[in-house]
Amino acid sequence: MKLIHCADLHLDSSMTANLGSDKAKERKNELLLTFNRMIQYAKDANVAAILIAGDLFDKKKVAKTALAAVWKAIYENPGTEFFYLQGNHGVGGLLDGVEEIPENLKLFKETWSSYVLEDKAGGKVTVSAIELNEKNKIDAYESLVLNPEDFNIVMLHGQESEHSDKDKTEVVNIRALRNKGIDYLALGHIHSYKEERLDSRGIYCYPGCLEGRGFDECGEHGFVLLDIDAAGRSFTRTFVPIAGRKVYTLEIDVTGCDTVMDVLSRIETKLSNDRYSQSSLMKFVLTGEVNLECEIDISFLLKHFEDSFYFLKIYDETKPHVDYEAYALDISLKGEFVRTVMNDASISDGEKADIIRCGIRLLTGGEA
Ligand SMILES: [Mn+2]
Repeated sequence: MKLIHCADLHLDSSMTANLGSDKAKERKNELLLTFNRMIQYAKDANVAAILIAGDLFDKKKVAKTALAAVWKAIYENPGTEFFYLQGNHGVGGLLDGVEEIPENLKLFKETWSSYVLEDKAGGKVTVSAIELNEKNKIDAYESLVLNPEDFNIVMLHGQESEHSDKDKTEVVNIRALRNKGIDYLALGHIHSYKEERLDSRGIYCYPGCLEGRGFDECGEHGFVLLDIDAAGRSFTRTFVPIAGRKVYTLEIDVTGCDTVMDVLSRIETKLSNDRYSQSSLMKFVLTGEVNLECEIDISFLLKHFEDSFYFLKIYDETKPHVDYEAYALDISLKGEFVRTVMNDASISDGEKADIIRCGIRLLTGGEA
């Protein structure tokens, strides 16, 4: 029996942190396209159920387009069960004003609910979940009882922890879930893929979001495909990358560069060593020590590279390299200036570097 485990789709996210309004709108629609691709995948692979481990939507009030996409998926696939744990972001949204819950949409409450899926060989897969909140977060674990004969999936939304946390609602107490007969703990909340062993029997997994939305969500994104032999209580799991675009943060060491042209060719080398699709969202972070007189013109670099990607931003985190010894013997005004700053005990080392960089630029006719 095949199941999909996804989480943190955050459909209808505003996407405006980096993007202008047109692209933000486009990305918002792309989140829905990716969701639809996952549904199509489920159809093609004959998936019996889709587990949504929380944060299907980004906020309580959800735009019509996003709601319609989800309802369409549910109505058009009556043979696929949708197990929907709401989590902390999307509570309410989908069900607002809905009178009748379709057969294939399974919801959860503030106490445990278990649903049984039977495979052709008569093996049973149970899906159990609870909406964690302020009131039930401590006692929830004790009241979870599973039949060790079944293949047991438990779905929860929250940050993994070895302890219950009295201050935060969103904690999944991993320790309290050990030796309960769980085969697969389907989690949501962490936005990148993570799998760990739970105990001698089971594992736990966060699939991450379906799409990277910002630079805190770099790397591969997708869902987990489970293929379960319930009677044999064994399974395989595969991470299926499905994101339409990728988000990268590239740290580029430009140490030793004398001019912005040197920086540009350093970036080109980095880009030619690894392949990055033109559809990517990119952040370059320039690091290292550059020649004191090297002026890194970010807007020039942006102009040069921006057409190569869907979105680009560049951060300059370089430090100036000051060859103090060379200036110590320099009889010019620059030498005198560097010596004066260096010998001033009232200025910290960090400030000295900044003052020297600005001063040298002014003395060589540049802009500070
Ligand atoms: Mn989330």
